[in-house]
Amino acid sequence: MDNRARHQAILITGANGEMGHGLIHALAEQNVDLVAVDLHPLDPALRSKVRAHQAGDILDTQLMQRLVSQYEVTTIFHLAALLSTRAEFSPEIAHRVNVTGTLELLRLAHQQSTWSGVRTKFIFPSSIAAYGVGGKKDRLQALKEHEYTEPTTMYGCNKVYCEHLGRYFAEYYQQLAAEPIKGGVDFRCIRFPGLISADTVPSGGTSDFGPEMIHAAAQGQPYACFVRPDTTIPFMAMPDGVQALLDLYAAPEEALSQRVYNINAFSCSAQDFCDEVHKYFERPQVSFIPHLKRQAIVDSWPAAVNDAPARRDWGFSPQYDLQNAFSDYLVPRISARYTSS
Ligand code: AKB
Repeated sequence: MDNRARHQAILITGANGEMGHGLIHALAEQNVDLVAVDLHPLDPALRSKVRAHQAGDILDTQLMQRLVSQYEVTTIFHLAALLSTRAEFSPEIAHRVNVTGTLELLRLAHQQSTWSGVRTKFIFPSSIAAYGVGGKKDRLQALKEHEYTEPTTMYGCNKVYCEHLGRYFAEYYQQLAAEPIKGGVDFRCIRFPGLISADTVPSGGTSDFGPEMIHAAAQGQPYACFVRPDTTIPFMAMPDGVQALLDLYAAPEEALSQRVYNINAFSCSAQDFCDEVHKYFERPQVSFIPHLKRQAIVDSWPAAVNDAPARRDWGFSPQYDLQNAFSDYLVPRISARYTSS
């Protein structure tokens, strides 16, 4: 393949999702060329920010091959996934999208690097769903990356396996080839806590009770929270999540002592969310009606994670805790969003 014929670009899958929105806005400011792929046509608000966008399935190999024959893909942010609750309703489809889709993209990243001779960066969001913590006491320790990785959901299993696939591609893919491999895949992964965005309402996740409560209150709608008030997991405001992706992407490879990093911003309970919502919105109507099966999924996730390696290796440092996430980010942005619509 003649690389001179192709324009360098960063490929973003799952571009319409919560994280895709923030990432496209941030990368567009860095003046890099972006190619966005999503199952649905790209949000019109994002179209001017990207060089090209394509509606289609990441499992459509013809589509993906056409894109990489047009663009020299230097980095892939692979955000497309079926989240944890949705994946339980269709585990086989989740496996296809979350695992086969990732495998195909890793292969494509490898193929790109053999054409350019340069390692293709592959940035992959994993999740606290990669954990499966049995007892209540154990979920209260701040877990390290290798502890308790026996998830109870299809989505969690998919994430853990893709972490391994990424490591395999980065270190062992085609290890028996006669000729040394030129390039290769520079796989980097973040295990995210529950993310809260002011701009998009989540769908299909099990950590969604936090963001759903806020978006409902801002619209004056009642909200029945599907977990108990004391349910505590780690959360993060979306700007910190996007910044973490950008920081890991920008870090020199030699600074990275591992391929999979935990990150955490604040741990809080569903009741803590409810208390904040009461501070800012008039007469919010929040009730707690636990859904026992979704509750069990959240209870299998840790209440906190140890993110010391991310802080040490690439300077992870979130700006938002629960209080300033509400006062400085969520409330102003969400209120403006629903007042103007
Ligand atoms: C989900 O709830 O599935 C996601 C996650 C924690 O990865 N938000």
